[in-house]
Amino acid sequence: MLPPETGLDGWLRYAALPDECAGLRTRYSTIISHMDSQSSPIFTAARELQFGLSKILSQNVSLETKLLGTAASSSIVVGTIKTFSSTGRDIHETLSLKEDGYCLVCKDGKATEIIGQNERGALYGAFELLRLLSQNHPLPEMRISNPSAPIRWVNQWDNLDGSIERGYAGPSIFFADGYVLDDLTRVQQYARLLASVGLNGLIVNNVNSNYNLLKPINMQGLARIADIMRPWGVRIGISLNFDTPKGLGGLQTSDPLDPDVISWWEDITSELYRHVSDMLGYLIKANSEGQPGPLTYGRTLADGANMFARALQPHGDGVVVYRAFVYNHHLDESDWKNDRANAAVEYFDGLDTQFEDNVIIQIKYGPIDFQIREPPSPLLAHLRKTPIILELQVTQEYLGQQDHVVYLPPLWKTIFDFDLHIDGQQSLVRDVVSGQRFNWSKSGYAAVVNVGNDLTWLGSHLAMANLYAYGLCTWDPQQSEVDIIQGWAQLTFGLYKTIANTITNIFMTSWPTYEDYSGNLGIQTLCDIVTHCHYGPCPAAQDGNGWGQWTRADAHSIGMDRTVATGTGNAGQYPQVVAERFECIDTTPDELLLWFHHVPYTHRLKSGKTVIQHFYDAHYSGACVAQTFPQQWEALRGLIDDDRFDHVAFRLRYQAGHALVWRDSINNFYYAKCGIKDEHHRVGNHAWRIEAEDMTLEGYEVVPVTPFEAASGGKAIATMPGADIGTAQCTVAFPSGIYDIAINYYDHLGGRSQYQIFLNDILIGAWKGDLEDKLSHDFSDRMDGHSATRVTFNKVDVKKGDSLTIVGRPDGSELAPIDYISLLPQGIVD
Ligand code: GCW
Repeated sequence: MLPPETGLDGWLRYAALPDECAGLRTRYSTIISHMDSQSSPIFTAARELQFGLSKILSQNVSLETKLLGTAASSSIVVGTIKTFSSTGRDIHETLSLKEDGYCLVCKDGKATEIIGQNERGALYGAFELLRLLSQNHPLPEMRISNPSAPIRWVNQWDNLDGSIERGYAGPSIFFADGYVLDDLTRVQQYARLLASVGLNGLIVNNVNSNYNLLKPINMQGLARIADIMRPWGVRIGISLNFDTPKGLGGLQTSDPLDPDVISWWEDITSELYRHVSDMLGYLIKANSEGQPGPLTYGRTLADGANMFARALQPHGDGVVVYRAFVYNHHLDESDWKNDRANAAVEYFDGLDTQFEDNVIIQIKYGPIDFQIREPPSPLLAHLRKTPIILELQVTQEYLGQQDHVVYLPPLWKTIFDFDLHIDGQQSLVRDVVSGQRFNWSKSGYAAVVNVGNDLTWLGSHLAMANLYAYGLCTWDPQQSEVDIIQGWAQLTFGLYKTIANTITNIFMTSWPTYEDYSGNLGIQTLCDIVTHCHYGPCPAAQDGNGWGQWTRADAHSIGMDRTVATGTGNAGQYPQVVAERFECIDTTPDELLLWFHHVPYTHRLKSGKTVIQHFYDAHYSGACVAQTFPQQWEALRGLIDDDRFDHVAFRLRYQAGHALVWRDSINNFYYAKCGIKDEHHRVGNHAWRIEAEDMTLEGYEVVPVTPFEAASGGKAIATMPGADIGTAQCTVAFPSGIYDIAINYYDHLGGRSQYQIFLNDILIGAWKGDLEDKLSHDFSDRMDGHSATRVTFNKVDVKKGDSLTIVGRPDGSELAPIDYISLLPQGIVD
C-alpha cells in the first residue's frame, strides 16, 4: 500500500523515480551556488536542487558556494548572467533572456548550468530542471525560457481576523485575531509553491481592507512575511482601505487632494518601506461594493490613484494597482439601459492619460464578475498609456467552490486568445496583457487564490491544478492546457499513464460540464447571489436587485440586450470589429447569445435548437457527464495513496449528486416560468422517484422549500418541532430488481442530523448530515440549492411490495430534511 499523503507538498513531492529510470540518469556530485546569502533565490535554488535530487534520484549531492570558471561534468552550477560572466564564462546564449527568464544548459560531458537573467530566473530554472527529472523527461541541451509578462502575482483575500473572503480551505496562513501569525511556516511553503511555477508577487490581504493592517505591530508582521518570501523571489504588496487617514490616522478627511492626507500617506509609505524595503506597492479597491474612494470626496479615480502613486515614487519601483471593479450595486433594473457591464469603461474612460507612470489598472477578465463564461472586459481595449493587470480567480467562487471539479485554463484561454481588434489591428488579450501591444514595461496577471491552512491548500487536491496552471499560463499563455494537466497529474499523483489520462479526461470536460449545468449561452452562473453564497442554484436571485447580474427572464424571453440599437450599448464599448459582431444576433456566438441579446425562449440557435430546449438538454447532458467522474476516478484506485484517492472520490460523488440538483433546479425554474415542455419529456417527469412528502410520515411533516425549484415537487419533509426522531415509510411499487437507491436530502449549517434507511427491517445504509465538516464550499443555514445533496447506496436487491423506511434524527436546527428517494435501475441517471 502506498503511504498516505496530505497534499501539503502539492506538485513538489519529488517522488522517487523507479530504480530502472533513476539508474540511467546522470550521477550528480556537487551543486555550485554562486551566492551564499540565505535570502538569495540562487542559494534557495541550490538548496532546492539538493533536496530534490535526494528524493527524486536518491542522490546525496554536496552544496558548495563559489564562483568558478569551469566545473566538473557532474556538477550543477546555479547563478545569474552577472555571476556567470564574472567567472569568465562566455554567456552569449543568454542574450535573449528577459526579466526573470533563465537558460538551462545540459550538455553531455559538461556541467549542467542554470543561468538566470536575475536571481529569480535562476530559481525558476532550478525548478524546471527538477520538473524534468521528476517526470523522467530527457534534459534539453539548451533551453531558453522567458515569462510572457513581468507581473505574475497572486492576490489573497485574507482578513486580519483570519477569515478569508471567498476562501474554501480553512483560515488564513497569514493572519489571526487582528495580527500577523507568529508561525509563518505555511507562508514559506506557499512561497515555494508559487516560485516553482514562476509567480513573483503576492498581495497579502483582502481588497476589502482593514486599516488596522497599518498599525506598527502589523507592519512588523508584514516585514516577517516579506523576509520569509524573499528567498523564493516572491515580493509582497498590500491592499489599502481608502479611508485609513480618517479611520486610523484620526484625520478629518481622506480626501486625496488634502495636503494632510497626502503627507499622512507619504509618512505611512516611508514607514512601510522601512519594514519591507522591496514592497511591490498597493492594491486599491475603491468606490466599489460600499468601499470608500476618491469619488466619496468628489475627486476622480485618477486623483485617488495618483495620491498613492506619488507617495510610492521616492521608494524605488513600487506601483499602485488600482482595480477597475468600480460599479454601483444599487442599479435600477427597471431601466432597460442600465448595465453593470458598462461601468468599468464609463468610470475609466478619459482617464488613460491622467495616471502617474506607476499606476496599473487591474481588470477582471469579464465585465461582471468571474462568471462561468463572459466576453473579455471591454476596458481591456480602452487603455493605451496605462498598463493593466488581468485579474483571474483560482479560488472557484462562482465555479463550484472547489467541491465541483472545474479545470480553469480552457476558460482563461477564451480570454487570452480573444482578438480585441484595437485600432483595427490584431490585439490578442494576451498580447495586450504582456505589454507587447502597447509597449508597456510593467503589466501582467493577478489571480485571487485564497489558499488556507487546510493541508490541501485549496480545500481539494484537484483544485491545486488551477494554481499550478495559473503559474504556467502566466509564464506562457499559449502553452497547451492538456500538457499542463498531464505534467501536474504526474508530479502530483505519479507517472502511471492511467493517472495522467484519467485526470486529463475529467479535467478537459470539467469546465464545459459545469457550464452545461450551471448557466448556458452566456446567461452567467445561475447561483444564489443574494445570500452571497455564490454556490448552489438559485436563478431567481440574479434579478430583482441592484447587483446588476441580471438575466431579465420573464415568461416569454430571456437575456440582456446589450446592443447599441435597442439595449444598454455595451456591445458598442468594444472596438468596431468586435462591436459589430456582438451587435448582431447572427454573428454573436451561441455561447454568448444571452450575454448580448434578449430573445424569446423559442429563438433558434445556430445549432437549430431553441434556447429553452438547449437549456434542458445541456442540463441533462452536463449532469450526465458529471456522473462519469467518480466512475473514471475509480481507475486510479491502488495507483495513488488511499487518502488522496478517497478525498477526491468523495468530492466527485458529491459533485455528481449536486449536478443533479443543479439540473433539476434550473430546468424546473425555467419550465415554471415559460411553460414550454421539454421535447424529450424529462423535465418534471421522474419515473423512478418517490417524493418524501408522499410517504407515510411519523414525526416528520411536509414543508415548503424556498426557492421552490430546489426541491423535487417544491416540497420536502422535516422532523416536527420537538420531535427527536422521524420516520418516512413507503411500499415499493416498482418491479423487483437490482437498484441503486439515491436519497436526496439537505445538509445545512445548524446541526448534523443522522439518517438510516431500511428495506423491510434490514438496515441498508446510514449517513450523517455533516458535509460542513467534509466539504469546502460556503454553506447556508436552510433547505435550498446550496444544501440540497444526495447519498447513494448501490446495487440493492429490491422486491415489489418491499417496505422502504427512512429514519431521521434531527440535530440542532437541522431537522433531518429529506426531499426524495430514487430507485434507479442500472444505467438510469435521475
Ligand atoms: O464578486 C465579488 C465578490 C466579493 C469580492 C468582490 C471583489 C473581495 O463576491 O467577495 O470582494 O467581488 O472582487 O472585490
